[in-house]
Amino acid sequence: MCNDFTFSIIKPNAVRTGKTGPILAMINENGFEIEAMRMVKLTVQQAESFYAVHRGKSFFEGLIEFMTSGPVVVMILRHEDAVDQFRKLIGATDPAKAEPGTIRRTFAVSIQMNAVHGSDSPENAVRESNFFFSEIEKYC
Ligand code: IDP
Ligand code: MG
Repeated sequence: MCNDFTFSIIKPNAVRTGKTGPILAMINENGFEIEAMRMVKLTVQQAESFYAVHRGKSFFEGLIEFMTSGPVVVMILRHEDAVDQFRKLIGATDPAKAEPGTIRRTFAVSIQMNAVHGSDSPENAVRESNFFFSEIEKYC
């Protein structure tokens, strides 16, 4: 169930610097359909809960500060094998290690400010979508 869906965030650095349009264009050009989308500013509590798996890591506090520093765009994307295909399109966490042509290689400015989030499993895609979207906006 839900293998055709993933969840993504355009992160604050990319929104702030006007990269929302170009990133959405890349997403569409690579065959992903946007099923639901919203712009929100995360609270510290929301960001900590979203990234709870990273609590205690050296980069956690900086990540929370960054992710709450301005509006983000959250969305549900549809594609065959969506989670894996989208992780391929965004590239490695560290943009220096991301393949040319990936979203992170193109738009990230650092390992922290790496432009986009993509779920790492179908289960997490559901969990993460549930943070921001109600049942009526989901298609699986
Ligand atoms: P992912 O986003 O590729 O799944 P994760 O390891 O889940 O990568 O890390 C979540 C987010 O935390 C990253 O996208 C990035 O913004 C930030 N992050 C990860 N590792 C580091 C680091 O070593 N330094 C600073 N920020 C990091
Ligand atoms: Mg991750």
